[in-house]
Amino acid sequence: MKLYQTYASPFPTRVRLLLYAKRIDVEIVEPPGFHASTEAKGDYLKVNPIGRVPTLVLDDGRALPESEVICEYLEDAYPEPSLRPADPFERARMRLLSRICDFYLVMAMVPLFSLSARSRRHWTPEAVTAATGKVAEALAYLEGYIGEAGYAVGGALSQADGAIAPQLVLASEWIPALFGTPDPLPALPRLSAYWRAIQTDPIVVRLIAETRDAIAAQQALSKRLADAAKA
Ligand SMILES: N[C@@H](CCC(=O)N[C@@H](CS)C(=O)NCC(=O)O)C(=O)O
Repeated sequence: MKLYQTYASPFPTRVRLLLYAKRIDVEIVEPPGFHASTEAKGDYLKVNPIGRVPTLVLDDGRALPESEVICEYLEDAYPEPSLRPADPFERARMRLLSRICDFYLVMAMVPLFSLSARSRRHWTPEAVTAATGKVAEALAYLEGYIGEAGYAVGGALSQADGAIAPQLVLASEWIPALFGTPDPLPALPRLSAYWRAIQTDPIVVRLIAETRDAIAAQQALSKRLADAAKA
């Protein structure tokens, strides 16, 4: 199988959590045209007409887009170990936490992703404050449902940890570092405790390191492209 993905995006990170936990071997492919690249997406649109990452391509050529759909496919095709809690309510809570990330947290970050791609004169305090306020609101939704036993749900790694961890790197590290805003986590005690605890899980440690490295590489590339454009 092949996974089309980038390490900077939080969505494929969710899928990699399952690949690592289930020890599934896939070829990782970074499609052109993503993240500060000047190339067009080209043939990738034939693999995934939605034009987003991730996409999982099976050995027979069938392709699946959308991180949640891919995770559910991997759970069904490779059931052991399961990254879904056995209890129906806890399983629903796992899906709820992932959904809060997809529907509220990422959406709240979109204006900041857009600002980060524009020159700093567009970074007005009003725009930054409005966007970071929305991020704080979405984090407070996670605060209400996050587990208290060291994992997002129950006492074991689940799909929800793969959804939340990269978002917390963005919310509590990338946004404060880039926009000079305060880290929103200290105001959220349960989420802060979760964030400390989950950074002791070896799979999540790996995912967080991959996310941090990719963000740093992307920032260096953006800077090189901006410097080249000025020269
Ligand atoms: N709902 C999709 C969202 C995927 C998504 O938005 N991926 C972003 C990367 S963060 C993307 O590919 N954006 C298009 C682009 O960067 O051109 C999923 O869960 O897979």
